[in-house]
Amino acid sequence: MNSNNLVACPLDCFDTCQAFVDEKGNLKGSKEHLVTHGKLCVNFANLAKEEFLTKAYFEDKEISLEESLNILVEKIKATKKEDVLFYKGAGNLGVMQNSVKTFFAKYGATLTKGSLCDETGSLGLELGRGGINVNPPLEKLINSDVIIAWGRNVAVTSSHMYDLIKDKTFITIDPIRTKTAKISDLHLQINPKTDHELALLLTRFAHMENLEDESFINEHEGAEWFFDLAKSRPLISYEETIGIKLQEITKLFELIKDKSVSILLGLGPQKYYEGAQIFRAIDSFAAYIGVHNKSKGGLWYLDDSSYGYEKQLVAEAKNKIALPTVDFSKFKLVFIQGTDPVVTAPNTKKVIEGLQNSFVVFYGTVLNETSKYADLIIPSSSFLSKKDVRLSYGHELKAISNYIESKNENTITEYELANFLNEKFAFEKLKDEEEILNYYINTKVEDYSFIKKFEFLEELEVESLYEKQKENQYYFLTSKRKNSLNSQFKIDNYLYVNPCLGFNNEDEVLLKSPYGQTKIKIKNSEDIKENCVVAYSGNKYANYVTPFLTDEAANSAIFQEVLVEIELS
Ligand SMILES: Nc1nc2c(c(=O)[nH]1)N[C@H]1C(S)=C(S)[C@@H](COP(=O)(O)OP(=O)(O)OC[C@H]3O[C@@H](n4cnc5c(=O)[nH]c(N)nc54)[C@H](O)[C@@H]3O)O[C@H]1N2
Ligand SMILES: Nc1nc2c(c(=O)[nH]1)N[C@H]1C(S)=C(S)[C@@H](COP(=O)(O)OP(=O)(O)OC[C@H]3O[C@@H](n4cnc5c(=O)[nH]c(N)nc54)[C@H](O)[C@@H]3O)O[C@H]1N2
Ligand code: SF4
Ligand SMILES: [Mo]
Repeated sequence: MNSNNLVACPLDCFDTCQAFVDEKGNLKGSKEHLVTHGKLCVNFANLAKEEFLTKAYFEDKEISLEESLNILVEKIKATKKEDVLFYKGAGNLGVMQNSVKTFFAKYGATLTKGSLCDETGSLGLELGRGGINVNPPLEKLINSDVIIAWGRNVAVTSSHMYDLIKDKTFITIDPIRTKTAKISDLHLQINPKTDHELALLLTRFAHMENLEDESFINEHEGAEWFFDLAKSRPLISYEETIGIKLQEITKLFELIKDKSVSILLGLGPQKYYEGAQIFRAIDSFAAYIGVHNKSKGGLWYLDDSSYGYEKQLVAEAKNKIALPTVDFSKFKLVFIQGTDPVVTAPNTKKVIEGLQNSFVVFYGTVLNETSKYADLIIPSSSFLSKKDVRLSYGHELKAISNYIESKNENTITEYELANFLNEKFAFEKLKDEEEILNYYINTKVEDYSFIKKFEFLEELEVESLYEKQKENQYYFLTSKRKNSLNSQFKIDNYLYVNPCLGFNNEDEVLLKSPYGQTKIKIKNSEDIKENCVVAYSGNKYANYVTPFLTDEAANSAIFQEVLVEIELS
């Protein structure tokens, strides 16, 4: 394989696969990339055959790329910098995606902070670890004995990482009987937003089983306080709140005793107001039983993939607002890159109303629900015709993309657009593209995963959803599925419920929460816990009912901090 035919999968996914073009011109998964292991997934296949946007539009009329860029420049010049918002999503995770942001930061526009994704969980890990969230190397995962999939649907959302470990003992902690739960030796079907309680209960059991890691505990601060928290409640009281029997906890300890343990932590347990505290409780349990800093095992989440690199595309904005609660109507000019907030941001009704009250520029590779509200549409070049590097939040390997298809003349890459704007506004040009890419390709970052400084959680203040829950209310869960990548590809617009709720498939219901309501069709599934309902990521109705709020500390979305009611409509 030569390096000129490489293509990185640009999608927002743990695996960060490396593809290449073979002699016949077909896209194949790299065999040398440990995680990709010669295979690509259905989402990549759908991306490769996507009909990419190749036309620019102004007020729904087709125009040339050049005209669209001139309109953009005029519009920016005519708008005060405080009235301009730059809003970027996760449609493509290549490092070059950050180019355009640097221009808007220099211009003085408002940028965003926080995310719709992992931020509150990351903060929870960082708070206990001296500010660092870096995954251990893959070999420690591969060499461990037992995998705990904690609120992460590993078999679906990191299907290649799963392939590396599928023969191991699996324990899943998830309210839903996911694909990962089905292949597990033990499934703890936890009630939503009770993971911190489970972490405390497990810590109690670990103490009873003499499983604490004395040396880690003695070297770091706060374990006694943490244990005090754990024993502040009668054991039996956990059964009802968490929804798990003590016998199942005993089974978990039978499975992990004298074994090296890997915890694969996912988004599920952190989509709440106190997500950071919940994660810190889980990480403290992991520390208590000695998961950290061993030769095998460890804890993996979505890590800070650029940790250890010097940022090559720096955007220093004076003004930043929380991404999940952006009010588009507050800005005269909104520039949207690589995202579909009408579907993926909380509170769809508010998002749409905001977009209708602003001049919206949509810069993407395909039209989507959000581009329907755009005044100006600028086509971004497809991933096959731009160079890039992808760093991974799931593991330590990176993937490289070269220019393997000639660029459609009516599209523009992120790097080109940034430099075009820099020139028009007499700002300094960006560093040379090759130099940026070579830096990322050639820099070998050392392993920062060893946890030097650890502080156990000493206080916990989490408001439970179960205390507020009325009889006719359900937990609203929203997670990922195999055939779509957030808003992209094959979308599923159903509300999944347990058959015990008494609805028929295809019934149209009114789904209501304090934040909004929507009509939605039902699909029954035994896999859904009786007290939960599920609408998958990309479902265009899901975010009509999600909170237009952030968590307590990290400007992170809290999609599941909500209880819903269902009425036949
Ligand atoms: N095929 C596919 N792969 C993807 C994506 C995709 O859309 N499709 N998206 C990518 C992105 S952007 C991300 S961030 C990652 C996320 O990957 P994951 O972390 O796996 O994310 P989710 O599917 O959102 O949530 C994981 C699980 O948490 C469970 N869960 C919900 N609430 C709770 C709770 O309170 N406690 C516990 N213990 N579990 C709970 C859900 O039922 C779900 O099975 O996946 C990436 N990979
Ligand atoms: N209800 C609910 N909502 C969720 C979630 C959930 O689980 N449930 N998950 C949340 C999570 S974890 C995440 S990460 C977000 C993700 O949500 P988004 O950030 O919105 O990501 P995508 O849906 O992948 O964005 C897709 C768009 O990106 C554009 N795009 C793709 N490639 C490129 C490119 O190379 N350049 C440019 N300029 N544009 C490109 C395409 O036009 C495409 O329509 O959604 C969040 N929203
Ligand atoms: S598994 Fe993830 S990284 Fe790999 S090809 Fe599929 S979407 Fe891309
Ligand atoms: Mo995400």
